Amino acid sequence: MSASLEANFDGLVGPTHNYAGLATGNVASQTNRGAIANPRDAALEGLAKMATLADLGLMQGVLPPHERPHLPSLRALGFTGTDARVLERAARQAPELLASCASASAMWVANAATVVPSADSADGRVHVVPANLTHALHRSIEAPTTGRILRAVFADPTHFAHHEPLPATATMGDEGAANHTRLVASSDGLGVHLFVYGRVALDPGSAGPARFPARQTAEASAAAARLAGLPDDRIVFAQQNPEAIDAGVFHNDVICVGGGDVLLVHERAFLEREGVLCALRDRAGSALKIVEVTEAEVPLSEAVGTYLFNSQLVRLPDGSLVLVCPVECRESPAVSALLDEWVADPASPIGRVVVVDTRQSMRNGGGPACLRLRVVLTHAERAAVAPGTLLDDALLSRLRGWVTRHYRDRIALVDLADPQLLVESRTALDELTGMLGLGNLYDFQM
Ligand code: SUG
Repeated sequence: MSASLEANFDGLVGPTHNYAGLATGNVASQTNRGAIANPRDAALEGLAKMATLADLGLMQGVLPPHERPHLPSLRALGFTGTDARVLERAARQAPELLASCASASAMWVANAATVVPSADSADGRVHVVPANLTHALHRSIEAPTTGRILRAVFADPTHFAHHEPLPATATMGDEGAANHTRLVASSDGLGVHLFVYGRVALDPGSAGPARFPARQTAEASAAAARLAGLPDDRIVFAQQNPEAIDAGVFHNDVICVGGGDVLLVHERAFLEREGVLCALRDRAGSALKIVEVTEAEVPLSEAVGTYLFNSQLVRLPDGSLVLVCPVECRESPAVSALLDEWVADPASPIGRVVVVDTRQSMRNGGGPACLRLRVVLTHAERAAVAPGTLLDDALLSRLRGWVTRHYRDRIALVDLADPQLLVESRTALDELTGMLGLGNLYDFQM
């Protein structure tokens, strides 16, 4: 088997980044509803995070934002006339629909797809299942464009197998990689896949949250695993603790992060904690290191407030393990003390902590790990990735210039109806697809 490496592909924050409070069960999104957003700062924060990861010696890619406001969706909802008329009518008659069609939520590419590396799949290809994101309108409209982008970036069918999103029904609610963790703790390099769901859709008697929705279904997790051809003995399915969902853990990646032979997890993440951890140890092998954080150390509410578990856990080329955490973690005395403890403890697998500022995204409930899609690639697969999407100093500087030229400093909800914002957004994206060498991706380019 050829050596593989894990690349991070980050979603670029789109020009319409705003705070419309669209995401139920996402505490930050709800709290910041109506706040003024700063798209330019948001996109530059995202680029700075990508640069930090690239500077650590990791392979870093870029995924483009989606076209927003999405006029085809507004037209499908019955708004007619010129683009300006559509925006004006939607703003007047149904501002929440306009907001849904204008969200920059595609930036959180941890929800773009479930990706299974070739080492683990049935046919030796990387498998990609775009997430249908059925739980909310603003996210459900992402899937077609997401599929197109991923097919353009990972185009070679000898290496990459692209599936259709699961049927867009509540039974098949799928939120992608945010609920999927691959662990590798054995010398054969094969992965064990943890799929986490919030509810069993077809069993009305099963446990579920009381306050907030469970977005991912067991049925969807099983289908994604099946599509990738994963063998049963390499899969662990786990149900989220409904109390965690009700505390604001709308995806498992708000309470758990894993990578390689390390799993960092809160003790209240899963409904059946012991069973899940035993199954993981059993399947992944005794080399698996589970770092469990207790409620006494970090209460659920603080885990959600700081997004400690939405850090990126990355293995550097020198073999050391780094936790890339949001700056909010350093603002919590309890979390900050824990980070220092880990770094100081020679028995802890975490060697270093790197802090990143993703505040604009965090205000919508998207931390560092939400902004990236992990793709494990062999050398041959890496050579087949669209080269223009791989971050180097030249692309970084072009992207910074592009953001600075095209993005607004501020966006309030009322601005979403501004036809000029649509024009600016399309102009920016048209230039971007050229810059990344991806060809035409968007409806307005077709
Ligand atoms: O789906 N927020 C996103 C945040 C997604 C975070 N991703 C992961 N945890 N992987 C969501 O809740 C808010 C958009 C708004 O309110 O305008 C939003 O969709």
